[in-house]
Amino acid sequence: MNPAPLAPFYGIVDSAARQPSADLARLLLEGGARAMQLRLKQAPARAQFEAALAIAELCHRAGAMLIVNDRPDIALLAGADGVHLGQDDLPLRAARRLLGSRAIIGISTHSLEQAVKAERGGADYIGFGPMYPGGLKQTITAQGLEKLRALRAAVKLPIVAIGGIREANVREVLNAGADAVAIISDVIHVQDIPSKVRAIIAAASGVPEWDP
Ligand code: 3NM
Repeated sequence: MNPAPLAPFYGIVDSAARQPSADLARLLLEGGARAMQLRLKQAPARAQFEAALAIAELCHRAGAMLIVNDRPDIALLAGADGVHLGQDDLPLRAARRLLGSRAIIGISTHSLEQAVKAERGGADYIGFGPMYPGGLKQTITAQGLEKLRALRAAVKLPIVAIGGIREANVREVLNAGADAVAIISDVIHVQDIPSKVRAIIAAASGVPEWDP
């Protein structure tokens, strides 16, 4: 496992944003984000690669980490810090072969079983969601805080909670055992993104680290 602590706000540079991806990355960094994921689901490989190259440089200049969604090859070639994999993406083991032991590999999970499997398989963090209904995916059925607490008791890996989280929920999600919150809609739809990121980070501060 990578020993680097996970920042409590995990930004996502998503193609649903109004801005070009490098501009959104700059705004997230300006607000204090120190971890972000590049998530350009529908973009061609070349556009993803070029965005990843540019944003990796921005992030590294700011002391932040960049994780690329779905594509270990692009993460490697762009000099990103790691990759985030869904349940239908390349298997963790294959990504680890490509990226090596120092890369950060996160796995999206939607059940305790998936999370335990990801931990046993050598993931560096677990994404868990959707926490609340709504959000980018317009989820109807969410995991909720009780399932997050149960997950916290079952795995040691850092947990990045995701899905329908808003600034107002950040504290309760972290108090339930998440190490970080990943938020898209509540960040990308505001006028002043840096201020929103600052507010989320402020909401996260003062939540004691979970102690097993
Ligand atoms: N993954 P928002 S939910 C990308 O449950 C993603 O794994 C999810 O966006 C999961 O903050 C989600 O707008 C969408 O809900 C996150």
